[in-house]
Amino acid sequence: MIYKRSSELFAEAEKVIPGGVNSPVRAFKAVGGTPIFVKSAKGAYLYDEDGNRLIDYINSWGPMILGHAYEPVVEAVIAKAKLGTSFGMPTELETQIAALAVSMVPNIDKIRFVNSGTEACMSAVRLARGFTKRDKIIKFAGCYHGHSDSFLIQAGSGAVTFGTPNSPGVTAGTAKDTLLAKYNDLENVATLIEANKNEIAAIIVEPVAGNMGCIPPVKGFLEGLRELCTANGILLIFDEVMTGFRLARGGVQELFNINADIVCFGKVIGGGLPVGAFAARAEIMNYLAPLGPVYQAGTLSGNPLAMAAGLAMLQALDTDRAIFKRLEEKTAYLGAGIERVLKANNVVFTINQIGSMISVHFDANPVTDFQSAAKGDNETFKKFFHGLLAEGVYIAPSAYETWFITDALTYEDLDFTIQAIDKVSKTF
Ligand code: KE4
Repeated sequence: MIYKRSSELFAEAEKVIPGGVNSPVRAFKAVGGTPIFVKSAKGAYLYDEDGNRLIDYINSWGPMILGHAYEPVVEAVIAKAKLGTSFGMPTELETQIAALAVSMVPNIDKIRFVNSGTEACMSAVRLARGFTKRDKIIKFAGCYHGHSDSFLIQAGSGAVTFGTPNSPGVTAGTAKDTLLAKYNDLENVATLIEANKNEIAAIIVEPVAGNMGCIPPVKGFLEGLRELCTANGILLIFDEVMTGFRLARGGVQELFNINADIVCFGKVIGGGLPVGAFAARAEIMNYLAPLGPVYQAGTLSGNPLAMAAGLAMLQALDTDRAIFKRLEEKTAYLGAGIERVLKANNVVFTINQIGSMISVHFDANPVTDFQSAAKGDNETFKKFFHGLLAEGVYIAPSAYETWFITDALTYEDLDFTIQAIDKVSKTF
C-alpha cells in the first residue's frame, strides 16, 4: 500500500490543525505511522487519497451501520439541503424523528436532540444533577462518555490511548464530583454508594463498553446497577452512543430488558451527520428548559440536514428488523474465523464480541474491565493494525476501541479479512 498522498496531506494538515486531525484517535499515535486521508466511501469500502480500497471496520466509529453513502440517507440530505440548511426554529422533521425514536426505544417518553455524543452525556448528567439535587456521579474506569470535564477521569478511547485519562484543564473542583468505579464490579459500586450516601445523582455507564475494546457486561452487572440505583435514589444513565440502534432496535435496554432512567445516543441516530440525543420518561425530561429549570441549548440542535439523515437511518432500521440478526451473524462468523486462524498460528489472544461489536485483545486472560484491557500486548496490536492495513483492511488504530460491523459487509469481505488476519498473524 502506498500512502504518499496521505503523507503529503497530513503534513499540510499539521500546519493548521493541532496534530493534523480534528479528533485525536484518528492520528495513529497509538499504532504509529501516518493517518490515512479518505477521498470517498461507499458501502463497506473506503477509498483513500492514494487510490487504495480499504474494507472498513470502523465506519466512522459506528454511524455507518448500513454502509457508507447509504442511498436513502444521501437522498434525504440532498433534498433537505435544497430547502434550507438551518433555521434555528422548530421544524416538523424534529417531531417525526423524535416520535420514531421514542417508539423504538423502551422507557423513554421524550427526547432532546443535540450535536454530539459528548453533548448528550454532558446534558444527561446535568439533568440528573438538577432532578436529584445531588452533585456526584459514578463513572467507570475505561468508559468514555465524550470530552466534557466531568468525564475525563480515567476515560477510555482516545483519552487512554494518549495516556491522558485525567486531562489537564479539568479542575480539582470538577474531578471531586466524579467517583471512579471498576467496570463489571458491583461490590466496588456498592462501596462507593455507601461512602457517598445521598450525594450521588447518577451512575453513567456504557451498558456494553466499547472504549476499552468491546467489553460486554458480566451476568448480573446491569441488573445490579439498576437495583443499587433504585434503592439509593440514583438515576441510571445508559450511555448508548455506540450501542443505541446498533445492538438492538431498542438498544441495550431491549437486549437485556433493563430500564435505564436516562439514555444517551449518538452515531447511528445521526446517520453520519452530527447528532446526539438524550431521552427519559417525561417526569425527568420535563425538568429541561424551557419547561423546567435545567438549562440546555444548541444553535444547530435538531438541524434539518442532520434530522433528515437521522430519520432516514432510523426508518431503515425500524423497517428492516432482521438487520440486527444479520449483523450478529456476520460478526459471529468473523469472530469464529479470527479465532480459527489466530489459534492455528499460535497467537495469544482473546476476542470479545456482542452483536455487531467485536475486538481482539492480545492477551490470554478474559478482558472484563479497563485493567485487563490494558494488559494487551500493544506491540503485537501495532503489527496487527499495520499488517491488515497493508492487506486493505482498516481496523481501529487503537487497541482501546471496538470494531463496528456494517450490513454492507459481504461474507466474501469477511473471508478476505479472515485470510488477511491469517497471513498477518503468521508474521507475529
Ligand atoms: P462524540 O462527542 O465523539 O460524538 O461522542 C462521545 C462518545 C460518548 N459515548 C460513547 C460510548 C462514545 O463511544 C463516544 C465517542 N466514541 C469515540 C470512539 N471510541 C469517538 C471517536 C473520536 O473520539 O474521534
